[in-house]
Amino acid sequence: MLHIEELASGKPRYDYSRADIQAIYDLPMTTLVYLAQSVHRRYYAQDEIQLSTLLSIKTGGCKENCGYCPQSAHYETNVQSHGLLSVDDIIAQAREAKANGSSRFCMGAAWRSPPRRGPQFQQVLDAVRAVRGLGLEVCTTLGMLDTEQAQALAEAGVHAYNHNLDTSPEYYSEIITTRSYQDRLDTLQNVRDAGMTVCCGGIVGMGESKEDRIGLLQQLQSLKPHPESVPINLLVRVEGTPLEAEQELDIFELVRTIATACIIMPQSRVRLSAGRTQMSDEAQALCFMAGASSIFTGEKLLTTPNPGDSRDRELFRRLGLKPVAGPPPEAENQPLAASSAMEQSHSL
Ligand code: SAM
Ligand code: DTB
Ligand code: SF4
Repeated sequence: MLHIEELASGKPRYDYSRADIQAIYDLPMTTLVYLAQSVHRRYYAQDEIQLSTLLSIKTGGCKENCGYCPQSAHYETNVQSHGLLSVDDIIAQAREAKANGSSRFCMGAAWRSPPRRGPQFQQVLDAVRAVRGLGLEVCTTLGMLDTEQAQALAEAGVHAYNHNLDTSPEYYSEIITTRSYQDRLDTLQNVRDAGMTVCCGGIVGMGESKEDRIGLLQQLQSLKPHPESVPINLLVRVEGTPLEAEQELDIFELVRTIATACIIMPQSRVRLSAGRTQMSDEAQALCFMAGASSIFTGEKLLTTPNPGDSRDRELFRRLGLKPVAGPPPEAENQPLAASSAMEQSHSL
């Protein structure tokens, strides 16, 4: 039996059952959002949203067959493939992201895993050091990592590594068959062991059932410690991919997924990730009320459109939200010290 008071305490747990999670997920929306916001405020400021900018440093031609992904070589999409960008090009983009208020810069590469031979991985490490030197928190998402690769990235200054579980273990093989769920869990363990923080979430709207969304959340909360960052993506239906004609998901399912993630992983920063161009301003606002406290900024995610800085600035102005200030160079960025929702409302 779950008690609202216990959930609201924001004490992390790693043993929620699927039935527990479903009971939270199915709460009346008013209660669910209220609870998620109350828990969120124990660790995070009520009005701050972390801005993260993505850059695809190597695009397209990926060997994996992820059914949602425009960068897979298995599908014919309109993505313009390119090889690994030069360190100078990456630095130029990172500077621009910083100037536009981003505190986190995430470099993504369409690799099954980073190449073990040749100079490319060293080039990524050089880029990491350079971006870190600008005072940005560095995140990378380069596919599966072995222990040495994870260690090298950590030593170069990668703060967070993004590697998603994407969906429930049961639904996973409907979407990807070229690597297993366990492969993903192994990479997450290597990331953790190397001392990087974990950024791990999934995608909703891929034709999965509610039980699959709950199954994904159950897997995420079983990771100990919880992923510091949990991106929740709404499927961007890209022409040429197997999921191009997938039915639109009721947006309240996304809100419920975000709110539940915030409640069961209270210290994690939940990121409203892909899919914002398909959402109304009101739907995005509801996601922030449900505890989402980070977004990707700029005109583009990796290859698909994103609302862009001026639209986001206007939305933030209307909602009274502001970006989280960036970390000082070489400093770790930890969640704020715990403070209760009441203390924060008294500071108004
Ligand atoms: N290749 C690396 C990997 O898969 O780990 C890194 C890049 S990959 C594009 C990062 C994540 O983006 C995927 O795990 C998936 O969750 C998300 N993603 C990719 N295509 C998407 C789409 N069309 N809609 C929503 N999310 C998507
Ligand atoms: C994540 O979970 N979402 C981001 C980030 N991690 C790397 C990527 C979204 C990609 C959406 C499809 C595209 O733009 O290619
Ligand atoms: Fe490759 Fe990553 Fe796209 Fe899968 S999600 S096809 S691994 S780039």
